[in-house]
Amino acid sequence: MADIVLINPRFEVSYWGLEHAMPFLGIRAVLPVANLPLLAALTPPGHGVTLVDENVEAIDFERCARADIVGLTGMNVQRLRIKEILRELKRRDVFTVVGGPWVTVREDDLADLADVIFVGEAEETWPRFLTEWEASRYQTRYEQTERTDMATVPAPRLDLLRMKDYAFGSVQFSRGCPFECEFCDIIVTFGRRPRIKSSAQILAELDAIVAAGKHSAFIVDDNLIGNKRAIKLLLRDVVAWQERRGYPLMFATEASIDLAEDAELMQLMVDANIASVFIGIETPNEESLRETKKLQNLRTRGGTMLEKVHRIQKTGMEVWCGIIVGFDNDDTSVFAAQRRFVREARIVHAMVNMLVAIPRTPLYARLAAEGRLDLSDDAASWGGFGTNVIPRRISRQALRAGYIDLMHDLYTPEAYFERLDELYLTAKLQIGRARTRYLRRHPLRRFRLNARLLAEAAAIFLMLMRGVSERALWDEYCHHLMRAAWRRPEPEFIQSYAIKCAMHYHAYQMVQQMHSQPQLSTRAAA
Ligand code: B12
Ligand code: SF4
Repeated sequence: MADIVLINPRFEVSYWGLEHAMPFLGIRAVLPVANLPLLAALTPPGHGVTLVDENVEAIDFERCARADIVGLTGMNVQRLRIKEILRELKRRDVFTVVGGPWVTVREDDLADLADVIFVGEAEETWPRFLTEWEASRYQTRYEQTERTDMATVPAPRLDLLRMKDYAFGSVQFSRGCPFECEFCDIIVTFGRRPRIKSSAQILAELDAIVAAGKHSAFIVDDNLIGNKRAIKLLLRDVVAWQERRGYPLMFATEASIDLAEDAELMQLMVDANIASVFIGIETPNEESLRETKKLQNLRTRGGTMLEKVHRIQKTGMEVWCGIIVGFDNDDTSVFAAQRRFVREARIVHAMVNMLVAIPRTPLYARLAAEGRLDLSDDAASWGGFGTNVIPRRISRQALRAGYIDLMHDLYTPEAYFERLDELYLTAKLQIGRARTRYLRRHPLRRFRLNARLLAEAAAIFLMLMRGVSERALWDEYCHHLMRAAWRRPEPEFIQSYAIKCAMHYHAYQMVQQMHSQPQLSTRAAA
């Protein structure tokens, strides 16, 4: 029987990481990775499993040295830290295994550092490896021949995580996406046929998230609406669960823009208490959308992309978006176009990336054939705030400068609060409508919830006032929060506005630091 330690290495500062906002929000990380508690649940009985998320606690290497097996997960932006940890463990003669999104697309990057690697999904290979390890006849590389049948996936072992350190719980409904965006490795790894868990599996996971004390959860699907018919059935069960349990969870998720073409689906999502949806907008440049095969964003059924974003907001969900600069069809005019789109769409949280070619994707193959990949292995080349792509119609320097300027312009307090107030004060976006309806029928619950939300808003506000040293920012947060509370004195809105102020602080600090990152400026000039 093995003593197993599974580690999620720490991330560099990122848009999603909210590192600069943590002190105001009273958490250590946004959400736990979904894979480690799942692997723990997949571990046959008898073995002992310890989970370590380096984003919330330091790795105890002495403890690891006593383990029989230490496993690591991680994505492209964690790869340098994965290597550091593996080297440290090797020095201590620890038996190591590694799986997850990065090794799945770049086996050769880690194969020499770990004893065993896992490519792709591991529902079958992880337990098989443990059986073979016990018999001392394990292989050095595992890859499932068949994709996982989601109906067989067990509930993750949340009991092994320090859930109080996270803002969100995480839950996965489905894997796979029917689209074929050229840059996307999700469809390479998980396929284009969405596979979905049963309602019973999902409701049990939701119960466990509530039992762990969470009020919100991130549905970590690649694209929640990949199979619209099936997801509608599932959402109906989630709506019934929310009604039964008194709307204990609010959700965020990721979906494609064709969501706006299906009114019934949008309404079901709102009824299930999905408050925000992250959408890959990528670019308003239609030539670039065509180039990257993001054809769903070009479809005119249901209006333009802008109209679609507005429709989703009108139904009752906030839209977050990913945008990309540096496509072959982008020239320097793309930055202004992106800026305009985000403003007109009233998207408060726009995550900007330079186009990155992830190994095994069609984009990677095309650029490799054209000799347009930078293969150096520094911090910037594989995501984070850099790119491995040598752009076509724009110099690397101009791309990098335009990217930073775009981030800067989107996150000046003026631009950010203009979008936020347009959405919440002028257009009066109301998230959580289903819960509000429910609470009208349950005044005691409403009172308790409102008291919690106001207490949280007050705590965040006080922390901001104490922690923000820049006088101008301090004034902005104070002014906007007071004005918002005056115009919409709803506890839920005030609490979420206070969180938005903290999130602005994070993005603002991150942009300031981008200016001063030497490795990025060097690469830009290369
Ligand atoms: C939800 C999600 C997020 C969430 C949550 C991230 C988090 N911290 O967990 C958010 C929105 C915050 C996010 C952010 C980012 N993400 Co993300 N994210 C996803 C998504 C859609 C699902 C991940 C998930 O939870 N899957 C469910 C679990 C159960 O599946 P899994 O992790 O693949 O694990 C299975 C196997 O891989 C294997 N396995 C995994 N680890 C291990 C370890 C061992 C030892 C073994 C044996 C097996 C094993 O077993 C599991 C069961 O089969 C994936 C796409 C995808 N489907 O992978 C992208 C993905 C992982 N994200 C990606 C990226 C790039 C990012 C960002 C860097 C984006 C950015 N530029 O800022 C940031 C990272 C910043 C941060 N601080 O988190 C890339 C990674 C690319 C790569 N190949 O390395 C992916 C693949 C999507 C993409 N192509 O853009 N992400
Ligand atoms: S819609 Fe998203 S998940 Fe689907 S192929 Fe495109 S980028 Fe990948």
